[in-house]
Amino acid sequence: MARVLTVGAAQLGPIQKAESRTSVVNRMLALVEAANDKGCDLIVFTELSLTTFFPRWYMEDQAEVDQWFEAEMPGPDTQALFDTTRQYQMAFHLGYAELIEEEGELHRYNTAILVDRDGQIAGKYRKVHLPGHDEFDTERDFQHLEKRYFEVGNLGFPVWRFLDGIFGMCICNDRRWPETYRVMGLQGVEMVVLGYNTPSTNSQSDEAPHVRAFHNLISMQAGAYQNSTWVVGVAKAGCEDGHDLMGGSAIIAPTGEVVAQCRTLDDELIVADCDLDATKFGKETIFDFARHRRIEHYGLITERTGVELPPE
Ligand code: CDV
Repeated sequence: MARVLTVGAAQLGPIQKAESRTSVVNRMLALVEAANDKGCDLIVFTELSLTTFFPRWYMEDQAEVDQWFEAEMPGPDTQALFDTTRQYQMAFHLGYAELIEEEGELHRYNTAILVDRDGQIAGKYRKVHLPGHDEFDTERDFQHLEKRYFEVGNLGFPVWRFLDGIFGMCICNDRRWPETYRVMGLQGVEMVVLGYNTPSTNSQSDEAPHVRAFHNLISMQAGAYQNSTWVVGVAKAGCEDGHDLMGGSAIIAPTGEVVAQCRTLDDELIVADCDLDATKFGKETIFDFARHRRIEHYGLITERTGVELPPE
C-alpha cells in the first residue's frame, strides 16, 4: 500500500514578548484549519512555538524564567490544539519549553513531541545541541542563553513508528550536525521533523543573512540526502521585539531537493505529498549502510593521519 502522507509545515511569524499563549494557539489553530482544508495528515510546528524566543533575554529570577515553560502538556493553553487536531484526525509536531519534575527534582528542557491522530503523545525529544552561552555576554549584539535555561536533552535521538512510517525529531541547532541525522538514519528514519528559531544575523560577526539562509538549507538538504529521508524544517520567522529571525521553512525530499518552501516571514502553511517509499531508493542503493559503510576503515584513517583529536 502506498505510504503517501500529506504534510503541512506551519511556519509561525513573530511572537512578541507581550503576546499571550492563547493568542499564539489561536494563530496555530488557524493554520490547523488551513491544513485540514488541504487534507494534511500531519502538521509540523516550530521550536518553542508557544512563546517568543525567550533565550534572547537575560533573566536571573527563576520565577520569571519559568513563566516561559509548560508544566503540563497538554495544559490549559494547549488543550485546544490537541482537541482540534484530534477532531480532524491530524497528527502534529510541537516544540515547547518543558518544565518537569523527575526523581524529586525540577528539570527544564527544550522539547518537541509527536502527537498522533487521536491526540496521544507518541514521542518526545529533548534538544541535545544547545547553542549559545550561560552568562550575560557583553561582546554579543544580542544574547542567546539556551545553555542557561535548558539542560542538555537526555533522550538521545530515537525514532518512532508513526503514521505508517519511521519518524525522528531534532530541534534547531541539532539540524546543523551530521550526527543528528546519521544516528536516526542508522535506525532507518524516513521523516525527520524539526523546528528552528534562527536569528537572521550573527550576534558575534557580520556573517551575511543570505549565507545564514544557505547554511540552514544546506544542513537539512545534506541530512536528507545522505540518509535518504524526508526532512521537514519549520521556522519561527520575522521580527520579535526588534530581533529578526529567518524564515525559509522547507519540506525536503530524500533526494535532498526542496519540494516546498515558505516565501514570507509570517504565519504561512506549505504543503507537500510525501511518499515515504521514496526513501527506499537511496537506502537500497548508494546509502545502503549495511553494504557500503566501512566503519573499520574510518578508525584506520584517523590513526594513520596521526592528528591529535580534540578533547571530548
Ligand atoms: N535556536 C537555535 O538553536 N538557534 C541556533 C542559532 C543560535 C545559531 C541555530 O542553530 O539556528
